[in-house]
Amino acid sequence: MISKQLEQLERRDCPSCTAVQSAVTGAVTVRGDNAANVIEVVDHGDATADVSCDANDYSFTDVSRVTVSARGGNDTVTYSTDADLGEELILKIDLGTGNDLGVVNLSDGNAINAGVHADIIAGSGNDDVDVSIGAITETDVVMDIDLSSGDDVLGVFVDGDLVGAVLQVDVYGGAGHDRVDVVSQDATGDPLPIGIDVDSLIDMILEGGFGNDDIYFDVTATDDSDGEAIIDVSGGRGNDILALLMFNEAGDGLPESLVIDLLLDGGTGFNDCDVVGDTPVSFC
Ligand SMILES: [Ca+2]
Ligand SMILES: [Ca+2]
Repeated sequence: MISKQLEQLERRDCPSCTAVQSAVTGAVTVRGDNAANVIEVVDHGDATADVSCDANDYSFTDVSRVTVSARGGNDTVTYSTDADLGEELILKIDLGTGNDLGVVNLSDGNAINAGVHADIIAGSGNDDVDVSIGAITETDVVMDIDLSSGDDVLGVFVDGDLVGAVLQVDVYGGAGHDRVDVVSQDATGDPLPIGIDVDSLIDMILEGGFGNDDIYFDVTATDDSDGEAIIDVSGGRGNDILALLMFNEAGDGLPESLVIDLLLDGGTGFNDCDVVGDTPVSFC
C-alpha cells in the first residue's frame, strides 16, 4: 500500500504533459497524459508559438506544424493567434477520450493572411468544440472537424470578410446527440453580415451522423457579395432538427448576387427543417 502511494507521488512529480519540437522538420508535438490536462498554444502568426501544458511552459521558433494529443481525461485545449496569421498553419488536435473542451480562435480581431489546414478530432466522450474564424485574405482555410461519439457541441463563428479566399469546413457529428452551430456574428453574439467577394468561396458540409442531431447554419452575406457559397447540411440517421439559413442583409431572403448551391437533407427519421426562400430540401 505504501509503495503504491509513493509510486503515485513520484508520477505526479514527473512532467507528464510535454511539448517537443523536431530539429529536422520544425514540427511541434504537444502530448498530454491520461489525466485532465490544460494545454494552451498561442501562435504569434510568424511561425513562433508559446505553449503551456499544465505547469510546463515552452517557446518555439520556425514552427512548421503543430500536433496536440490530449489523450485521456477531461482536457482543455486552446489554440489561439495573438496577431495576424502571416505564416501557414498546419494544425492537428486530437482531444482523445473523456469530456473535453477544444477552442481554436483565429480571430479576436486577428486576420488570416496565410493558409490554414486544421484537423480537429474530439474523440469519445461529450465534447465541446469552439472555432472562431476572422477575416481571410488571399488564402485558403480548410478545416475537418470530427466530433466522434458522445453528445458533442460545436460552434463555428465567422466574423470577418472573405477576400480572394476559400473557407472550407467539413463537420462530421458521429454517434450521439450532437449540436452544431455555424454562425456569422460579432464578438457580442449579434448577427454580422460577412462579405464574400467574387474570388471567394465558402464551402461547408455539415453532417450529423447517427443519433438525433441539431444542426444550425445561420450566415448573413453582405448584399455586395458576389462570390460562391456551397453549403450541405445533412442530418443522417435519427430525428434531426436542421436549419440552413443563408440570409441577405435585410434577413428576408437569400443573398441575390451570391452564387449559391445549397442543400438541406434530413436523412432517415423524423426531421424538422428550416430554410430561406427556395433552398432545396429533401427528406424533411
Ligand atoms: Ca489528458
Ligand atoms: Ca473526447
